[in-house]
Amino acid sequence: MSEHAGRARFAAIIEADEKVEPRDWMPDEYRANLIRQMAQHAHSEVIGMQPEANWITRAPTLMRKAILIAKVQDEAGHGLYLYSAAETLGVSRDELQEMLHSGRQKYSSIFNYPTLSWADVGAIGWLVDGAAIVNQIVLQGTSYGPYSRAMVKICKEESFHARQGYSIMMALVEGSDEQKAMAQDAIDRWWWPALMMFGPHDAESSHSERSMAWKIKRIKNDDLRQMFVDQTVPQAHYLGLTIPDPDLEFDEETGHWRIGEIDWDEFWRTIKGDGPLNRERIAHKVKAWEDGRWVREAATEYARKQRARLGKSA
Ligand code: FAQ
Repeated sequence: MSEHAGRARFAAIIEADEKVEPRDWMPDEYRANLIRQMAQHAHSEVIGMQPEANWITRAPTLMRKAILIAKVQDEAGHGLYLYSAAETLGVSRDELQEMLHSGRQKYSSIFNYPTLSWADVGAIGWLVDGAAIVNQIVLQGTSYGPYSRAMVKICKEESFHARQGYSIMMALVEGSDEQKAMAQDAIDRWWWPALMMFGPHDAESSHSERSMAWKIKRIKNDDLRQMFVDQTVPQAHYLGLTIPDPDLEFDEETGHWRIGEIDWDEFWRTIKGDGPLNRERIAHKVKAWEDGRWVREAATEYARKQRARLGKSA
């Protein structure tokens, strides 16, 4: 197909709300923007395993431990779906790892914060997975087929993750004064970073305009953040917890909860590599990659030998 015909077909797919597939012609900038967003998403799932894995050995009961192990494994799986989907755009997994390790690609700001108590595991499930779901449900409608299909599977698992987080928070607020204080301390530390997950205000968002036009993004950062706030404030009230925002108020006219201003200096500092745990997170990831090198090499060599053997006998 000529570039002219490919361009027309691409425009028609976007216009008709159909899916762009790997075989289709697509603009270089569309491909590059997707690789950037999907890689960042995949890296977030994988780096996101670290804060929660920190509590596996200290989970309070066998049941909580089994659930947490399953959740952390799910996040690895989400990373794999997303890396596979990104590979359909012509970038290799090794290249993506290299870009993460060298700081040329990002991962979500949220995973640079420490998990100081068991309540943080609850807060991550409730707030972080909760925010991820709001974003990802909408991304099921993204224009790139493999990304959209990965989102469908991921959303099903994220719903279970959010429920397990809320269940931990419920148990804590129904417990002793000390447990309730742990739950409040967790929301005090995770509330604002969770709001930052949706990215900068629309006016500061460098990719939104083009991503919206190409239907990679379907709802802008501020609107998604508002959806999350509206859904989460009543949940916090049900738990009897206070949201750490003195400016939070319900706007009767619009029916939305209005929040105070996010600390954007903290956000930009964190995504530029100077958040509380950026260096530790990447160092841990690089070490895991290096420690696993022999497994990758052995698997590749085994596959090569199998192919050679089958090739000979064929
Ligand atoms: N952190 O122009 P925009 C999860 C960057 S999954 C770091 O608005 P865009 C599951 C952005 O890359 C969580 N960087 O960007 C889980 C750009 O920089 P660049 C991850 C951020 O892409 C739960 C610059 O700022 N979810 O949690 C962030 O149009 C529990 C300008 O921003 C996804 O990745 C940030 N928060 O919109 C796992 C969802 N925000 O690349 C384990 C897919 C912005 O030019 C445990 N991604 N930046 O250098 C998206 O929907 C979008 O990429 C946004 C940002 C909405 C995150």
